[in-house]
Amino acid sequence: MKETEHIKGRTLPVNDTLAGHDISDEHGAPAPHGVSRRAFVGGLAATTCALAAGGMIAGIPAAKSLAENAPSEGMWVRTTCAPNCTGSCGMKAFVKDGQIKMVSQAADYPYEHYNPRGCLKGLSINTMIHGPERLTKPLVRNAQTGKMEQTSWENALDTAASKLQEIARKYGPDSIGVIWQVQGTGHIQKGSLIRLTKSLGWSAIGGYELNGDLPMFWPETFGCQSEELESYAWEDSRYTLIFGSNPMVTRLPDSHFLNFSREAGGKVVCFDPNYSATAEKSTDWVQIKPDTDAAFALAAARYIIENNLHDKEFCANFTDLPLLINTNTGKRVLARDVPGLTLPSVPEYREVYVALKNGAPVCVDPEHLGSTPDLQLEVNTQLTLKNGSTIPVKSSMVLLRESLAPCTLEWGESITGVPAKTIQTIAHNCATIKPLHIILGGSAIQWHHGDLKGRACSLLVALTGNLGKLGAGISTYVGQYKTRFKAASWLVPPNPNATSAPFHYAVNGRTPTMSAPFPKSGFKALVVGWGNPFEQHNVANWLRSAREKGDLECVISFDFQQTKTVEYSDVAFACASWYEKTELVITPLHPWVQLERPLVDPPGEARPELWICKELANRLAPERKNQWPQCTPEQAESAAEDVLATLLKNGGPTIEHITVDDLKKGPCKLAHANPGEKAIPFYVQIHEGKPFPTVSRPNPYPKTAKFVKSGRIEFYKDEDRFLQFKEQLPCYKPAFVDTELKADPDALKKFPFAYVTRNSLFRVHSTYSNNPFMLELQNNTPKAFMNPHDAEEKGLHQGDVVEVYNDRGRISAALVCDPGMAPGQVIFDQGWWSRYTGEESYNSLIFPWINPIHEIYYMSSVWSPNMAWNECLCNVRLLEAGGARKEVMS
Ligand SMILES: Nc1nc2c(c(=O)[nH]1)N[C@H]1C(S)=C(S)[C@@H](COP(=O)(O)OP(=O)(O)OC[C@H]3O[C@@H](n4cnc5c(=O)[nH]c(N)nc54)[C@H](O)[C@@H]3O)O[C@H]1N2
Ligand SMILES: Nc1nc2c(c(=O)[nH]1)N[C@H]1C(S)=C(S)[C@@H](COP(=O)(O)OP(=O)(O)OC[C@H]3O[C@@H](n4cnc5c(=O)[nH]c(N)nc54)[C@H](O)[C@@H]3O)O[C@H]1N2
Ligand code: SF4
Ligand SMILES: [Mo]
Repeated sequence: MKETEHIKGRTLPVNDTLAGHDISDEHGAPAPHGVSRRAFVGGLAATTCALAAGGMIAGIPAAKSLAENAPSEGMWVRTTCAPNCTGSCGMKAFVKDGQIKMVSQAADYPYEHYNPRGCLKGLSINTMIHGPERLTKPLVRNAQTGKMEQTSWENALDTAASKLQEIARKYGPDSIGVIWQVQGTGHIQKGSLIRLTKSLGWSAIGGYELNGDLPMFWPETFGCQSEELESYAWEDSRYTLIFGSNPMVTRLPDSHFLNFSREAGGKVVCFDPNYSATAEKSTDWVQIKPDTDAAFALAAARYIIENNLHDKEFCANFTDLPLLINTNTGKRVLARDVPGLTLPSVPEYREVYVALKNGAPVCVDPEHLGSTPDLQLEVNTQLTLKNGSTIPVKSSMVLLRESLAPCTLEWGESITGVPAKTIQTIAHNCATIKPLHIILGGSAIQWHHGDLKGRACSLLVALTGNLGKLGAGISTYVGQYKTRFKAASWLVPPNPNATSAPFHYAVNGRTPTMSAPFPKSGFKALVVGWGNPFEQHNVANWLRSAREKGDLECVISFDFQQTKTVEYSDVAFACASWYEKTELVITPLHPWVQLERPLVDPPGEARPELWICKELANRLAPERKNQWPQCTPEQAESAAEDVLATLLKNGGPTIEHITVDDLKKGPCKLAHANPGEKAIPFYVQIHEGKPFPTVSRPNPYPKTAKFVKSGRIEFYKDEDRFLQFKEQLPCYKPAFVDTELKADPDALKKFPFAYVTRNSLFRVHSTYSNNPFMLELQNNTPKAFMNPHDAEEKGLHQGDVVEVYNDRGRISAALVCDPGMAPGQVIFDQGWWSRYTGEESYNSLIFPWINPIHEIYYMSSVWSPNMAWNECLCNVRLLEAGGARKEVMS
């Protein structure tokens, strides 16, 4: 590929900060009062106006849009489509007479393979902007009728503020849980809600774990939140294994990069129990049994090691495999316990461990990888400690070899259903075709032991030395989670009062093993923006019943659609959509920093979130007024631009070369640490000996660096709980045993099917679920997919209306008998609004199980209990024979 010549973006020189070793964004360097002087000074004048005008705020028109300044013949304006689908596609809209007349793909990316991006959902956004469920005025619940009714901004804001104040007074501010979902879809408007939360001491509910997107194997193995390849590096891979990801659907605007890899002679192997769109476009489809990916990877890893195909130098220099373990205790040997060693000085979050070199123990310096070459990988001996005791020691490599001994190709076949010969061929290819890239998708990790799959797949890339090189690595593509610059200058107010809590404990109650904070009184109020938890999360039924029982005393929502969450709220703020405000958008999938632009005015009295949060802040913490731009609705856009300038200026080396004017013209490229035009994960670790992990923004480095104290890629984990659960090394644990079957040993008799919820082509979660074009493409009918033999055994037929149910909940759907589906599952495309599925959320069946390994540490959205959507048993029964035949068959 002649990729580089097309890129006009910049690559800055390598330095430590870019390499991921900058300390904390959390207490970054906010500009004075967090906003620029212009907004601040302008804001003071505005406050005076607003105060003088008294209750007039509700009548003030919204900010001037670009459309209003458009020439009479109209003009095209560039903006970004930014639901939580990771696409972040550049779009352009033709605006005239204050309206969007047409939407098209911007196709202006300097790297030509990124052009064009966009899908039918994004192109039909007008149906939602002007649809019947668009929020155009704030809503407040009428205490008499119990209904949500339109009201003035003044009343909505006053009501929300007084309710939240009352809850904070009764139960403490941390009893107010805030969901703002994930960060990539916005830093300015969404950043306002984050700033407000951190200012008032409300509990941030980590969106990444709430979504089930937190791939726990990353912090366990690499110490960081994740480090994935951007999609244009897919074309550089020559062997791509895809587990539980469906990029042809869920990475729609990037999926062609997989085709480019194939056209260049690469192979793409899709592991999916079900014949997916990606299986169709791959070189090979491997129909693996659900949730057995770890067993495949372990059998392949064993084959590579036993056949001496592993990259010993890479393992010795960059992984923990040469480090010695005291086999009496299962713990790593500490250099300070071994006589005759001179320890290097290291930060408190590191530990100096021991390996053998030429038969003698040596310190392994965690800060300089590879600084002691030729460490012995295979060690099985005894060691005398300073205290005079002699202990048996083995290297992690030997322990790994021993633990993999039973994982033969035949064992792999018996668990995964993949023929031994196929496992052997793929394992051999992994070791010989380079670069190897493994994609581990949402559905692979969204099982109770999803992290064990990730650890096993990481073994395959590390054993074969496939890290730190273009096109090589392991990637988990989930939502729009990643923070790719220092955003503290706006997101963190001066003197923050920040706390967070995972939602799991609201449903499970506290556990003896938890490390996360959880409010004393639980969540008594929820503030929700950019999310629809009353449909989308497996706390949906808990939320609905907590609301009905009054346990959850208050819900305040920010949305531009009238969702179920809005329906359950006390106050709903009518927000601007992504064509009606200035917002900064950055996805993990590509390097482009982009803007949402205010092409048109929000309809009616809808407003951008920056203005709404400022109004709430003024009411809830008037003493912090000077931390907010005191803008009127008309000034909200210029205030947002000032925040943008502040963010760019203080954003650190990945972004500080970009200006507001650059961004208004089109996409700008993030800078990265390695030479060449494409970012390469872990380049400085592999090429410059910098330690693992990379920084996981916005967290301070020491807080996550301690996850891999050795500074290396860790396959052997020696924290007590890993030992207790026999998960010190990657292993395979079957589905349901530690969850459904633990709760009810007979569960499989009542509920013999796995309820697997995958992402839909036609929606982004629950967004676009009310888009009439998308609904028409699905015949307005939710469908449950089953293997035809399973259906036959149940006496069910294609086109029947069926109920999918368990003890927790139920939905109705049209049955599709699909021979491409592996037996034992009911597949449902997630995101349907419950009015289509029989009132209960499709999530009502699912329970937020907690894996105690996820509780060893707590770092919101880095190491935290993760939702496991697919760890759910169900059954199916007939509701109406042939009831859906016409729609489904048409
Ligand atoms: N169109 C669209 N795109 C989206 C989204 C959307 O809602 N709509 N959502 C975005 C977000 S936030 C996310 S997190 C991602 C998620 O997107 P993906 O990572 O692609 O995940 P899923 O769609 O859940 O599942 C992909 C495949 O995993 C298979 N699968 C299920 N269980 C297993 C298993 O145990 N092993 C293996 N090997 N395969 C299994 C399913 O059959 C399915 O084909 O998509 C993003 N992109
Ligand atoms: N069973 C099951 N459940 C799942 C999944 C699964 O695979 N199976 N997937 C999970 C995953 S991966 C994810 S990421 C979550 C997603 O869960 P959610 O984030 O709750 O789902 P979305 O539909 O993306 O909700 C986004 C909401 O934000 C609103 N919104 C969009 N843009 C803006 C904006 O600019 N301002 C404001 N104020 N609002 C805006 C939209 O109108 C929409 O109502 O769902 C999870 N739920
Ligand atoms: S919905 Fe996603 S893939 Fe479609 S245009 Fe928008 S950002 Fe792109
Ligand atoms: Mo997600």
